Amino acid sequence: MNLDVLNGFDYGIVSFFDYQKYRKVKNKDWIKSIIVFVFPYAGKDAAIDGYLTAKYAYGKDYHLVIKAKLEELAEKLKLSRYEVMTDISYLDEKLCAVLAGLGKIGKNNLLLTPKYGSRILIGEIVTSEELPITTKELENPCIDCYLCIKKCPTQALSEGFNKKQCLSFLSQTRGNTFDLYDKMELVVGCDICQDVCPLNRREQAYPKEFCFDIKSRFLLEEFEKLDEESFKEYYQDKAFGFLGFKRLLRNLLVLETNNKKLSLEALEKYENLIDEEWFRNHLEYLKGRIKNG
Ligand code: B12
Ligand code: SF4
Ligand code: SF4
Repeated sequence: MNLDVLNGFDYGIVSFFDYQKYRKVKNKDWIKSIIVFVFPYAGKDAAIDGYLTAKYAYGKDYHLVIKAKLEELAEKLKLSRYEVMTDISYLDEKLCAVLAGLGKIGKNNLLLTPKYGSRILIGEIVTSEELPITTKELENPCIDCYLCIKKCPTQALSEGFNKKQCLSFLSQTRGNTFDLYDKMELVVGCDICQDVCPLNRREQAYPKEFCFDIKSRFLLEEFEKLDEESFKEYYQDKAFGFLGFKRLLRNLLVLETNNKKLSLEALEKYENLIDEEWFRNHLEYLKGRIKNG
C-alpha cells in the first residue's frame, strides 16, 4: 500500500497484535494495524481578560477536527475496513503512540515526543490492512527535571498519577473534593504541568482550527445569560460542550470565589437556579469560603 498521502503528518504504525499484548480489546478481531497520529496545539496563553479554558480546547472541538482529518486520510488510503477515533476510543492512546515509536510517557503522565513535547492530541485509524510497523527504540525525551511534579498545585503527580486530585478531572466532575477547588485557575482542564515542562517551551505550528476563539474566554455576566439549551447550541463545536451548563457554571463560581469577586448575596441568586443536591453542596462550600474571607 502506498502511504505517501500520510506525508506531512506525524504518525507511527503499530500492529494490533502487539497492542493486545498489553491491553486486550474484545470483538475487534478484524483490526490488524493502528495508524497513530499526533497533532500539536497552542502553547501560548491567550492574551485576553476573563477566565480561559486549557489550551487544548482553545479552538474548534478536536474530536471533530481530528476525526475529519483522519476520515479524509482513510478515504485517500482506500482502506477496505477502518475506524477513526480520538479520545473517545477503546484504545489506550498513549500506549498506542508509545508502541508506534512516537514518544514516551513523561513524569507529567503524558505522551512526550522529541519533536513537540507533550502539547499534542492523539488520534488513530484502525484498519484491517497489515501495514509496515514503525515501532522503534526511543530514548525518553523527559529530562527528569521534576518541574511538573513540583509545580502541580494539587500534588496529583507525586505518587504516580492520581486522577482524583487532578484539576482537569475536578473541572469535569460533580464530586466533592472541595479542599482542592481553591487551586483551580481555568474553567476547563489544567495546563500547569505542561506549561512548566522545558520540552514544551517552543511554540509549534499547529492546525489553524486549534487557534483560540472567543468561546474559550468566559465572563460570568455573559455566561449566566445562557441556559442549558442555549449552552448546548452555542458550545456545540467546542471540546467541553459535553460538560454542560451546570458544571461550567460551578467552575465559574469557583473561579470567581478564588479571585474574591463573589459576594454572599451574589451567590444566593444561583440557589434557585439549579435544584440538584451536588450543586447545592457546591454552593454551600463556596458560601463557607466567602464567609471565612
Ligand atoms: C480519562 C482521561 C483523562 C482523565 C483521567 C486520566 C487517567 N489516566 O485516569 C482526566 C480528566 C484527568 C484527563 C486529564 C487530561 N487529559 Co486526558 N484522557 C483521558 C482518556 C479518555 C483515557 C485515559 C485513560 O484512562 N487511559 C487508561 C489508563 C490506564 O492509562 P493512563 O494511566 O492514562 O496512562 C498510562 C498508560 O498509557 C501506560 N503506558 C504508556 N505507555 C506504556 C507502555 C507500556 C509498555 C505499558 C505496559 C504501559 C504504558 O502508562 C501511562 C502512564 O501511567 C485519554 C484518551 C484515551 N482514550 O486514551 C485522554 C488523554 C490521555 N488525555 C489527554 C489530555 C490532553 C489531557 C489533559 C492534558 C487535558 C488538560 N489540559 O486538562 C489532562 C492531563 C492530566 C495529566 N497530567 O495526565 C490526551 C493526552 C495527550 C498526551 N500528550 O499524552 C489524551 C490521549 C486524549 C487525546 N486524544 O489526545 N484525561
Ligand atoms: S493537569 Fe494540573 S492538576 Fe492535573 S496533574 Fe497536571 S498540574 Fe496537576
Ligand atoms: S517537566 Fe521535566 S520531569 Fe516533567 S515531563 Fe517535563 S521534562 Fe519530564
